[in-house]
Amino acid sequence: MIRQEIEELRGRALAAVAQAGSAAELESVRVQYFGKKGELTAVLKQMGGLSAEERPVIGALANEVRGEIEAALESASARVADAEMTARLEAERIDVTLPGTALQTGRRHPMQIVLDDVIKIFLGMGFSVAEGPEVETTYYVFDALNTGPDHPARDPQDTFYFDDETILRTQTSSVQIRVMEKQKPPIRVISPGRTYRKDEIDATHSAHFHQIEGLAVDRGITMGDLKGTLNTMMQGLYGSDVKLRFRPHHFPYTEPSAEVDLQCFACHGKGCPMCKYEGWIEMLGSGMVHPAVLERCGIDSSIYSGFAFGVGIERLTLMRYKINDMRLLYENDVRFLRQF
Ligand code: 2NM
Repeated sequence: MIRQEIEELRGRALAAVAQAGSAAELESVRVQYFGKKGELTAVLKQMGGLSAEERPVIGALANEVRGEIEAALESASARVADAEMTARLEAERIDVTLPGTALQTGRRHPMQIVLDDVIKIFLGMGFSVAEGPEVETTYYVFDALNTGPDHPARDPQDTFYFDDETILRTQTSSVQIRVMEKQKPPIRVISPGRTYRKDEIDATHSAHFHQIEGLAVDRGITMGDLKGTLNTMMQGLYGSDVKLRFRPHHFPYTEPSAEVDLQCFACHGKGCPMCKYEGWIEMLGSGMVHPAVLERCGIDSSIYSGFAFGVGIERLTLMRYKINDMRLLYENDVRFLRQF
């Protein structure tokens, strides 16, 4: 009677194990037969009511069936885990041959390219690069540069003031003054950097722009050195057939002073819309450092002389790449920036 019950239980349990398709289903089969209220547990509880002859025989049978079901559960659990992994691999399949998401690489800004080229050209002529503060005192930007208290360049309409004697530098000459205070001749430096003026913004003006100034001080420096140096710079930037023209001008900090024009690339001096029919394009300011400027920095002007110049990096860049609007340099539009 109880023997039949155990045999029948074995059949049902093994069939249930064989049919289970997941770890959760196997667990519920295990609970159904081996749990506290499980069917095999209930059978074993009846053992007390059996005769002394029957008990060892039924006990052995019950143990055999338990072992068989446990073994079946174990191998089914391996089978189910395998099937679950296969299903997951199938569901989460990725196509490794699909193209990836390309990373956008950055590049140098056109003004940075021009600046790097200028620095390289001047390093080749024995210059070094000097830097200084953008927030300056009126002494370093004006007084030290012979720009007196009533000079129009000091007008708060044109210069950004924090207070009466603290401003945003309008040119990087202040850096050169700081170099001359510290270092005695021979001096050869260029000072690239940001400069600020209260200009209305248009195709050729910005309130914030970039300058490179150059300074050479030594015994016997002449206007010829200035011309040779600027020729070398412009040939390096624009090619060996560039032509420079020096026109008399006035700056408080240089004497004599000259503005330097570049012959128009588009018309070779004949006159065209690019150069506004002038044949020449104004590029930079320059001159021989005023003796009073040298003396104020503790340099004896009876022994030493020097030349200096200043040029806008924006203007150099617009010319180099034939860009017709300076604002393009500031807008960070990648469609523009990718072209250089
Ligand atoms: C310019 C034009 C001409 C200049 C003068 C000096 C210094 F400090 F030596 F006096 N540095 N830069 C200078 C001369 C700058 O910019 C248009």
